[in-house]
Amino acid sequence: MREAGQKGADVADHSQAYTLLAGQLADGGLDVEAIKRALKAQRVETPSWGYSDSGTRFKTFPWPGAARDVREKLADAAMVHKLTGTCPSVALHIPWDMVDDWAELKAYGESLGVHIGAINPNLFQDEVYRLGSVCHHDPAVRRRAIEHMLECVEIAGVTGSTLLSLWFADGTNYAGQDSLSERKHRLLESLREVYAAMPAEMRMLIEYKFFEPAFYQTDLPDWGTAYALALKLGPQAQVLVDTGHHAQGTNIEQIVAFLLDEGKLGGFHFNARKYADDDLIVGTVNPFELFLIYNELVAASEAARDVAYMIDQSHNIEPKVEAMVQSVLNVQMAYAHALVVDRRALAERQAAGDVLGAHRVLTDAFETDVRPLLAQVRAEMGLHPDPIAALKESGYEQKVAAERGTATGVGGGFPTT
Ligand SMILES: [Mn+2]
Repeated sequence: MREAGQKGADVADHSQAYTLLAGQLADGGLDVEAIKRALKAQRVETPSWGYSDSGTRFKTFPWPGAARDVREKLADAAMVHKLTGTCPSVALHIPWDMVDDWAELKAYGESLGVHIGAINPNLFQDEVYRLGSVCHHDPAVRRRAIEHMLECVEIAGVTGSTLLSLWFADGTNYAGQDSLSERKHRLLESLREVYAAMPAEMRMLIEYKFFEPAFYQTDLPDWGTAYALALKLGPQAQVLVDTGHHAQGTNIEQIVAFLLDEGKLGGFHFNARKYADDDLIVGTVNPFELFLIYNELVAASEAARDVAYMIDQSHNIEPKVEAMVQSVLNVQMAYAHALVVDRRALAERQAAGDVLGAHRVLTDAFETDVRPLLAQVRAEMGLHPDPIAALKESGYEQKVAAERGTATGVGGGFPTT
């Protein structure tokens, strides 16, 4: 990553601070080498849809150099991985990313250093889905939704993906519009058919969202509903927690702790929210919440081994590649803070019934400046210690803006590709 002849000043800048921090952490009984190993092994999947033009219901603002097709999305994702060393896989959305030759796309991604990650079927943009997909009253519509998911299972098979990631826009807007219990039966019946078609190594991740686009009732509104379905379906079905899909004040880390303990936490969609499902850069609104989520993951240790960490964001007014890099840095920051929690002291304070002492163990970790630690980890991985600076220095954004230009004629709505 570092240009030949580039001065080592940025490494020197953090090395003194790192030496001091490493000494403090070791004095506190932490294994700094183990913490660095964990940070180097961290993986975060980026979404193809985060690299193309997107917008709100009101307007899509075209971004210079935004990816126009799936190959360009993979190229942008590969750049994010090159800068961070953390993002070797890319989630795809079908049919937005549909191609004729999946083997060719897979090989193209691998030539760039990335592979295909979770496959996300689209069950909300076709005309027939006006009243829902898998919960629709018409069996023909449900059949179409099921066939699309089965197609995605096949795509996952040929692309080497082991994750089928499901989110349904199903719900109703008015009391009495449909039978709530019948919709539940239709949902389970549809998922059972898809589950049965999955190979043994594949996992079905079931995402929930408490409202939107329907406003009276949502068929999969919360983690409990997703958990109940996953239990009925079997061990290959798990819950996906999208951090933006909860009511205000929901204790997400408690949901995470519960699902981890039950072996039913399949993965995350990271983003930040202030009001609704804002899909903003993770860690920008409430970094403490993200830290507390990672605190549960670190505490769970081996039970969190197979959790899939994915970003689900659309950047509408900010530079897309830079926004994705920033998202990854924020997730790394949360993980680093969780890794420096003194778990022995925490357990002691908890056992002593020391309410504020236990709380301060967490806040001490959260207030630790782990930036020199992360810079050191990057330097040891052969990366620039400051990935944002590396992106700016690379000229990548100018290069793709010149090559791809700026889309014209994009209107409102999401997405444009
Ligand atoms: Mn999501």
